[in-house]
Amino acid sequence: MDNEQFYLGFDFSTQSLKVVAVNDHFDVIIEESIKFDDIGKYKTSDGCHINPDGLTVTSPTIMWVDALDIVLGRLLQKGFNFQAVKAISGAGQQHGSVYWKKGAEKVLASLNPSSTLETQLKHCFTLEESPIWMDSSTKKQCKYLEAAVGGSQAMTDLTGSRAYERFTGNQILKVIQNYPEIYQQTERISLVSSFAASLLRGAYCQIDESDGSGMNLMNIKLRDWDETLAKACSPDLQDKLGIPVPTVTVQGSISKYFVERYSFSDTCQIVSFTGDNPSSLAGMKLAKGEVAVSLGSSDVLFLWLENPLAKTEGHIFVNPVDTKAYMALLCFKNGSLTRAAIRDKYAHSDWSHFETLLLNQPRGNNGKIGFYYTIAEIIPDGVEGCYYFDETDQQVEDFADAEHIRAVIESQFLSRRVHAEDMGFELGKDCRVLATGGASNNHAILQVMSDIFNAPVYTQSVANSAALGAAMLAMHAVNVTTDNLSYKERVHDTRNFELVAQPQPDSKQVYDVMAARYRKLEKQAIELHRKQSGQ
Ligand code: 5FX
Repeated sequence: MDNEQFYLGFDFSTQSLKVVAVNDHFDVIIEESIKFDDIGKYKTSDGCHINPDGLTVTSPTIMWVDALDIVLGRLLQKGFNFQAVKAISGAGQQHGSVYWKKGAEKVLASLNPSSTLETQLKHCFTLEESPIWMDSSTKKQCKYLEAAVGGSQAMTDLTGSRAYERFTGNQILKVIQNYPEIYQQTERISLVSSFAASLLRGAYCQIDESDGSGMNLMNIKLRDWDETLAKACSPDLQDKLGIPVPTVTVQGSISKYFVERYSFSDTCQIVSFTGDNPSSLAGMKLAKGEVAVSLGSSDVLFLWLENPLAKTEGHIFVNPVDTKAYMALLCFKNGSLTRAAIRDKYAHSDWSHFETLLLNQPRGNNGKIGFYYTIAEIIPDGVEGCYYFDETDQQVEDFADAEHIRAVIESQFLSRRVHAEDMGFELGKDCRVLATGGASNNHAILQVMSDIFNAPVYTQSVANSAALGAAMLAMHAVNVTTDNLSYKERVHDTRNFELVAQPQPDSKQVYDVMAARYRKLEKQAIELHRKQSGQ
């Protein structure tokens, strides 16, 4: 079709670069990707370099640049119609940082289309290796920045998260303290997301507010850099960061390099790139009142929040599709691996036996509550071990097999529920749960989730939600000024949510009481762990 229009969404993830093209109805037209390790010359393992200290984790910045030409070259070979691309956005692994050398923007603006990006940009970065989200080498900087604003809770209230080692402000401060001359030669600092947008724009793109929330530098209420934090890093840091802008912002037209090399239209617009998690929220088409629960080796909750209550064990970001709202990200380390470990121990390593035991045991487990932290948990921070309590809240040695099976599932979802509520998520009539990831095809587990949240549970099949969300955000950003539709209105008809579980009539009665007991007993479990580990 001659007048068809496409929107491209990139995902600069840790291990690969993916791109998807969608049409006006969000149908996927084409997909392409490159695994960074397959480029070979950068000698990465899963897209990164882990320093012998085990703490410092980086990726070569130029590898990401190279990958962009490679995937676009592959689309060209497939005969993709670049002319029809109206707008581009993208997602990037969160927290990673890029350090542009003085004069780099001039190079970006005058790239020669007959040579590669890699050849022309390889000397444009003061730090050749970008620190990424897997880095945990900035303990000292975290302490320093928290002290600058009055401690952990104060940092959380201000920026949405306590100081985390991977968060970009702490990473930048490490560069400032350890390599002052490198910082001095740097004219601009980008996140992976805004860096990738800058390549396509041929000029520095602003950091978007959602990904900017993952830096421990931004006041998430004012949606601007916090003066005290920025100055605590360096008096001129704000000059090097630019100004945070809403995620749904057109940053400008595509650079001539891509017009001439790949035949993009010169009217193609570059929309802010954002973090992979905010972009996934957009890709999952999550709306007010909803929570997405990704059931993987770790379980991750994406919450839509109107009135967030910042807690030191989760992250609050500005919402990418509605700047008046927020999103929270909660990561629970004990997810599928723990469920599988308990299945192996008490259900003969057999999921169908596990399901039978789960279904045969009454909802509420006759008051038995167990805590199963087979690996050190993130929420609550650092707790490890298994702890069991009877219906009178007394600690007991053990449960029967079937009690363990119901207890592990109930306690995992009670934990997801109480920690979501603690961050300001309201259970109520509009609440819906969207289950994704590996365990989202286990109906018995989804029924427990529905009962505990007292809300319907849906699934939907979305592959590459971050790249897809980016393509959809690109489409939204270039149309919103003319049609004034909200993101929700724009995507609503394309939501293919499938209802998979409804709460039983007495769920609220059973699980409200249990949630209150869970809150109390979780404190005891933490205390027991402290005593056992001599902390
Ligand atoms: C979120 O805070 C994270 O660190 C990860 O999910 C990265 O965004 C992965 F790319």
